[in-house]
Amino acid sequence: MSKQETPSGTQQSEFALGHWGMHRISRSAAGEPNLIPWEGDGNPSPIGLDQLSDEVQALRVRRPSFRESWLRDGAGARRERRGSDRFVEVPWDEAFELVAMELNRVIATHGNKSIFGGSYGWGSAGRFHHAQSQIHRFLNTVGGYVKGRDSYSFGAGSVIMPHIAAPMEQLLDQHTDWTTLAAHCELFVAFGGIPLRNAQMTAGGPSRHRVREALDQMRARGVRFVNVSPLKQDIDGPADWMPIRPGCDVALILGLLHVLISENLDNREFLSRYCVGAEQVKRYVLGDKDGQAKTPQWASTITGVPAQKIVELAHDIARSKTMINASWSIQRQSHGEQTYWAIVTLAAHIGQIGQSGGGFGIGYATLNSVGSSELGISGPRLSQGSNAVKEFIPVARIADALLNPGARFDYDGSNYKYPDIRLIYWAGGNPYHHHQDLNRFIDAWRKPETIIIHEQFWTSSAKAADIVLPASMTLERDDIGFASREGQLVAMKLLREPIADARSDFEIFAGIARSMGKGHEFTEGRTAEEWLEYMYEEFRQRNSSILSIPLFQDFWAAGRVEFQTPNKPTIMFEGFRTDPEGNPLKTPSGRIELFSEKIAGFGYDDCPGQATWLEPVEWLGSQKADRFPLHLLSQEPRRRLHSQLDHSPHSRAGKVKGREPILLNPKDADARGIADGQVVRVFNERGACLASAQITEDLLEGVAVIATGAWFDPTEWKPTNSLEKHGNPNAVTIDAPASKLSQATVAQSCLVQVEAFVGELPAVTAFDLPEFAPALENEAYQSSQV
Ligand SMILES: Nc1nc2c(c(=O)[nH]1)N[C@H]1C(S)=C(S)[C@@H](COP(=O)(O)OP(=O)(O)OC[C@H]3O[C@@H](n4cnc5c(=O)[nH]c(N)nc54)[C@H](O)[C@@H]3O)O[C@H]1N2
Ligand SMILES: Nc1nc2c(c(=O)[nH]1)N[C@H]1C(S)=C(S)[C@@H](COP(=O)(O)OP(=O)(O)OC[C@H]3O[C@@H](n4cnc5c(=O)[nH]c(N)nc54)[C@H](O)[C@@H]3O)O[C@H]1N2
Ligand SMILES: [Mo]
Repeated sequence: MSKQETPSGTQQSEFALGHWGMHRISRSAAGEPNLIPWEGDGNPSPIGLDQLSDEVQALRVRRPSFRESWLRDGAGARRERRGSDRFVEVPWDEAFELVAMELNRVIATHGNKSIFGGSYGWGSAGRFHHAQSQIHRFLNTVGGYVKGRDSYSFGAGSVIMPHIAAPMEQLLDQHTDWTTLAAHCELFVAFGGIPLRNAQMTAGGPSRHRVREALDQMRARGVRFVNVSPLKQDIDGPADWMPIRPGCDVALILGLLHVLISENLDNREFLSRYCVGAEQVKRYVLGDKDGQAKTPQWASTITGVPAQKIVELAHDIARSKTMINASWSIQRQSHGEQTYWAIVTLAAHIGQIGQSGGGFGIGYATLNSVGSSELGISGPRLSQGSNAVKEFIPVARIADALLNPGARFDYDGSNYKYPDIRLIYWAGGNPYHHHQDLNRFIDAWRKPETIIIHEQFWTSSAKAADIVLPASMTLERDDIGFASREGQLVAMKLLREPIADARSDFEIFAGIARSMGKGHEFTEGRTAEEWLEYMYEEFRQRNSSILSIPLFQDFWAAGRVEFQTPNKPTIMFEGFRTDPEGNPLKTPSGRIELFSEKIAGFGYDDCPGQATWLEPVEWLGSQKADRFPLHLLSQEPRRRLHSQLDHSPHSRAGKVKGREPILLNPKDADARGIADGQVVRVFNERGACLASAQITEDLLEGVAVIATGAWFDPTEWKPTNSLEKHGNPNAVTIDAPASKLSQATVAQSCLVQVEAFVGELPAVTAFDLPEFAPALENEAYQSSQV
């Protein structure tokens, strides 16, 4: 079942794999390595090709580095200097001892439940040197840690979906494949678009970038696309654009449902056989519950979409084989659970769920792997052991947890207490990129006594840590590349030795574990090379009944193994549709729950028992829009992966005057006297950042867009009145929960004002190294000073 790729010659025998795709490694006559696109990929991403450039390498963390005050005066010293303090470089043997002593101290004084090791983030591709697996395995070995639950990507979706249909991960793996869609779909309605920009990525590494070709095929077969989004560019190529105010998708969907229900266009047979709750939906939509019929006119007032357009779209949806897709961004919002519930409710009323060509999607084009025809299997993995600490936080509530130890919070029907975090340990993520309201986060970040980070680069999170341990890059270690539905295994071979004193996360954790007397427990006596073989063999045996996979040595020699594409199409919910009693869903009723007794029973005012329009905390219809009249969206960046490689030439080429562009509608720019390319100040009561105006007709009036990932660069590391200089939208986003159900991030619910920046422009310092102090004369560690 597998084909091995024979290398065509020594010149091209090596592959590099990143979350953005496969590269070939070529060498100059002098033997210098260079990354080039892999010829097997018809639409390769330029991201990552320049990761060996001087610009990228100049910002490497080269040696273990300790914040001067921490090293001089002990844990907890002068925490307000985090971000601006100097660093002292320390040799590895000392660093291992210092970290081990500090972990031992915190564990002995406060217990493992005072260590936050959630450590959210994407890290790098590669199944063994997977930073998250390594840190979790390490912290479990030393007695456990407080976890972070769910994700920033689809936190609201992952809590609501199992109640109403199935877990997110299962759904994502079951998306009807693009080939089947091309053959059967007629109308593809995309809430939040299907941007090729985002489909560059698969966590773990794409093989061939397939989405552009998939959309071309669908268009060639006559599929019509509707882009429901404030931004026209959210679908590349021909599509009908239906601009909508951000945060209002539920209202639009209720308007569509009103047409379907009142004109008898709803599929009652499907609703009664496969769903529960259609009656409650009907009563709410017709206004029997609250006296307000959710008519297209009502929806139009909220969404800004003309009522006639809503009626037409409802007719088109009902009369065609229609795929209704939702981006992840539309649930990364206040009451984000409701948007996904509404999407499912709409698709259920059309009754095409489980058929080829129709139904719903929740993430086509968020990643390259969604809608792939390749095999869905779980790959080689590093065992993380078990966690003796039961405390957790919903991942996006980290600042709340740090600021309010012991406070209670609701989550998915239960009530919990925030732990008292004394030490933060991070590897493979960049919280000063990913968290909202970073000024508030600066305050929260001052609470713990010690913050340890493994990083490859001097990111803002590294600069704000107490202990920074230098991690190697994927090109500096051997690993196995794999992602489900990408159809391949890749030998990711070391290209060069790690720079300076950098080491892999595995070696770093092994060194600390050794100093804590737990070396063998962590490594099980295996070297990194032995772990690769061990993990590979476990994977090979686990899948031997469905796949013939070569022995490790043959795989390693070949460099790449491609799995055969299954010849059976993937159709989401096909089994359930064929036999709902034989293949019930794992919801309480076994059916799709348009009304959930269970959720209704939680009694949450911000998450009732069925898809409901609830005003977002911030939106263009709120009172606050008087003062902050623009809705700021922060989309995923075209030229990098989150904050990763923002310092690369490719990412920097997308900046204007060294700052991240902000998209503005010409009317909004004119009203503020802002010219294209001009630096503007984006602000609200939480903070301010600078960005460069990029004026476009492609954006709905009243909306502004900044891509995420410009390295956070405050003029001063303090919680108030600090101007962010580089264009990081999290200087202004709100750190509030989607609801009591999920406690997820609401990064997209954000109002701002924008004005031309006057005065002298502060220089961008995001890509400067921190200051280093000379080695301390007496490096006595003052662990008692807390
Ligand atoms: N405003 C706003 N904010 C958002 C979002 C939004 O839409 N709007 N989106 C959110 C989403 S969906 C996500 S997923 C998050 C992403 O947030 P993150 O995943 O935290 O972002 P990355 O930039 O990928 O950070 C990964 C870090 O790991 C480091 N790294 C890479 N490889 C290794 C390794 O092998 N070892 C170690 N130790 N480190 C390594 C990289 O240098 C980088 O600093 O951001 C969230 N933040
Ligand atoms: N190049 C690149 N690709 C990536 C990533 C990256 O960093 N770089 N990150 C990856 C990750 S971790 C994730 S989670 C996914 C994220 O995938 P998504 O969350 O789907 O991506 P976004 O770019 O945040 O949002 C897509 C579009 O939704 C629109 N939108 C925002 N709010 C609303 C709304 O209220 N209503 C409607 N109708 N539309 C709205 C915006 O115009 C935005 O451009 O992307 C992945 N792909
Ligand atoms: Mo994400």
